[in-house]
Amino acid sequence: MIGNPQLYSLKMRASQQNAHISGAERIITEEELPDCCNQLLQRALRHSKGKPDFINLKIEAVCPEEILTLPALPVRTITTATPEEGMAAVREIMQRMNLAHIDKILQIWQQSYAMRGAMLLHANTLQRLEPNPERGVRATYMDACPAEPRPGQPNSGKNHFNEALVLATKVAHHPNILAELCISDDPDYVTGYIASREIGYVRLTTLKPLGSPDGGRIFLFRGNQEELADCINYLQQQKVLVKMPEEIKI
Ligand code: PML
Ligand code: MG
Repeated sequence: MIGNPQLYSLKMRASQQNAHISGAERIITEEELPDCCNQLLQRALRHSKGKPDFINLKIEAVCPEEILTLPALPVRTITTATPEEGMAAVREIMQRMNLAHIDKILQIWQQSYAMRGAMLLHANTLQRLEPNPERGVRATYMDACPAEPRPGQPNSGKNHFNEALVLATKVAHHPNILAELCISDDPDYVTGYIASREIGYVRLTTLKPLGSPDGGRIFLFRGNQEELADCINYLQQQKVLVKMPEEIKI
C-alpha cells in the first residue's frame, strides 16, 4: 500500500446511573477495529466497579499526518508497603521538584475522586482551571505505537501500567504541565504514580488501601490564559502515539 494506512480512534465509556464505571481508548487500523471493539466491550461488561447500564463505543477516522509520536517517559518504581508510605514518597518527590503548596495539593487531589476526567490545577494559585469542574479535563486520542506492546493486547483485560504510561507521556509533553498525580479508581488496583518530563514516570506500588474505589488525577499547570487554552486543546484534541520502552511486557 502506498502512504500511511487509515487509522481510527476508538473510545469506550461505560457508566451505571450516570456514575463512571470504565473508559478506554485505542488508535488502530481498520483491520484491528472489530477485535478491539469486542475487547473494549468485554472490558466494560466485566468491570470490578459493577455492571454498566450505558456503554458508548465511538469510532472516528484519524488522519495519520495529524499524529504526534512521542517517546515514553522513563519509568522507575518505588516499592511502598502502605498508602502512608506511598504518599510520603509522592511528597518527597514534589519537594525535590520545588513545587509549592504540597500539602494543599495533596488535599485537593481527593476532590478529583468524584470526577470523570482529571483536575487541571494552577501550580502557583491552586485555581481550578477545567472549563467544566464536574467533568474535569480528559486527556484523549492516544495509544502506544503499532507493533509495540499495546494496551489491551493480547487479551481483553486492562493493562493499567501501559495505558497510564501512554496517558502520562502525552500529558507531560505539554510545555505548561509541571506534573501529573494519579491514583487508579479501580478497587483492586493500588499502584499509582507521579510523572513529569523532568522526573519521568515514577510508580508507587501502594498508594491507597485495597478495595477502595477512590481514585483520580491532577494535572499541575503553570502559564497564562493563552497557554491554558493551548494546553486544554492539546490534552483533548492532539492525536498522540507513544513509543513504548522495549522491556515492557504485557
Ligand atoms: C487507572 O486505573 O486509570 C490508573 C492506572 C494507574 C497505573 C499505575 C501503574 O501501574 O503504573
Ligand atoms: Mg478506572
